[in-house]
Amino acid sequence: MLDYLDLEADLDEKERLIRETAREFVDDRVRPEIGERFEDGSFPTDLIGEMGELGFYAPNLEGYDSPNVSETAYGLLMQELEAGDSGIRSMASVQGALVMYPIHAYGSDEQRENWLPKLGEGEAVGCFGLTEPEHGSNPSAMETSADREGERYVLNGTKTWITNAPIADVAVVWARDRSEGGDVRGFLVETDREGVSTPKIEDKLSMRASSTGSLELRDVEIPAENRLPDVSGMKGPLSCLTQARYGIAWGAVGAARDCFEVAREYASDREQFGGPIARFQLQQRKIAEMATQISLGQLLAYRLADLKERGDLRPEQVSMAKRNNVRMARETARTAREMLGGNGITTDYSPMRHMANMETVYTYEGTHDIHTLIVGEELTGIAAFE
Ligand code: TGC
Ligand code: FAD
Repeated sequence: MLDYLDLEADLDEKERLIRETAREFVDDRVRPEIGERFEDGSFPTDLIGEMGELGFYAPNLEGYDSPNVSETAYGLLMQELEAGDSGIRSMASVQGALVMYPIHAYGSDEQRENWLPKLGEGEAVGCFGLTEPEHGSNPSAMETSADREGERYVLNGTKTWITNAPIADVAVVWARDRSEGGDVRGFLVETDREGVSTPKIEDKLSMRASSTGSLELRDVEIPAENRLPDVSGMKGPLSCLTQARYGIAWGAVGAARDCFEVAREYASDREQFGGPIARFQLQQRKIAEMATQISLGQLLAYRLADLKERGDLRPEQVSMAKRNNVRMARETARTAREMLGGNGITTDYSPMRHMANMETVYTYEGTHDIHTLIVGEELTGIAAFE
């Protein structure tokens, strides 16, 4: 596997173990069937419990039986999962960074005790409802409401493009608490409550091996204690996004690396004009360029891990890495697909599947444009959103 700058030489035992475990899982359980899953547009739900047993959901959190691995180990896990498919990494990052993290960071003791073990083991699946049909890049304009009525809240609104929604047991829903002046608050909503529906979004041409749906809330009653007590305002959902974007910055490198390895091997095996196409200078240029860009992406990811580990990571730095590494993976997938000629457009090889997935990854968790503006704002002091 490409590690041109010998970054893996600095890994400790635990980090190597988690990388190897995830790599083997992807080789044994993901690769054999992912092309088929992508074709029929379904998430392999049989892997959910297995991923829980292997400790793939938020292993970087503290307590609640979490293995409490380093941020580098967590990043390596995301990298290996996304080398298999972005849909597999998405499942794990939504469950860990967008559902377990807010419960861990902002939940009550009861919420933590009730949900974290189940979610960590994959006995329950979570989803994160922020985006609405009319409010994607600007979630601060959300309309979903929560009204306090005695000891319960009544929720109304529609969230859309929600990863895992059709298979989720619980949703972290971000809504305006009208009893508190319309502040944005997080609510834990069990999906079997009356008034909740989670229809699947069909016909996606990207991220097909991932279950995406809407989350419709019609007069849904939940106990008041289902509100996350310890955060109010957009900082709540946006801080969760920082956790997930960190994982994506690593994950995208995995998808790019997989494309690179497939193209490198193909170029050595495929013969045209009496020898392997890898001997042509045009092909070697592509190989050298892909390896260089992947290595730069790896450097960014490892640096983020160091900053996160010591508590110095700024959200804007995560934006820079998410923006760069996803763009790099999108370009790499395209170059790799090109090197595979006609064979490259089938599901027999991964690059075109990764390429299609990268259209989603480029868009979700903040589009490429939005991350450009986040970095631009920090560098100029002028917010372009307003
Ligand atoms: P703004 O006024 O800038 O900030 C409000 C408060 O939030 C704090 N904050 C952050 N905290 C942690 N991490 C971040 N990334 C943060 N960004 C802002 C900020 O300090 C402030 O705190 P306080 O204490 O002063 O109140 O917020 P804004 O509303 O103007 O936001 C602007 C903008 C455009 C950057 C934001 O809305 C944004 O990031 N938009 C993109 C939307 C997005 O990324 N949606 C993702 C939906 S979830 C998803 O896609 C999951 S896919 C998962 C998968 O399948 O893998
Ligand atoms: P829009 O915000 O309408 O943007 C359209 C275009 O306009 C984009 O190119 C954008 O960059 C550009 N644009 C917008 N504002 C500006 C600006 N100020 N300056 C310049 N250009 C701008 N959301 C969740 O809450 N939970 C999930 O689990 C989740 N999973 C997802 C899974 C999939 C498969 C997909 C596709 C999306 C998912 N999302 C999820 C939603 C995702 O976060 C949004 O799609 C994303 O934030 C963009 O919002 P939008 O699609 O409404 O695009």
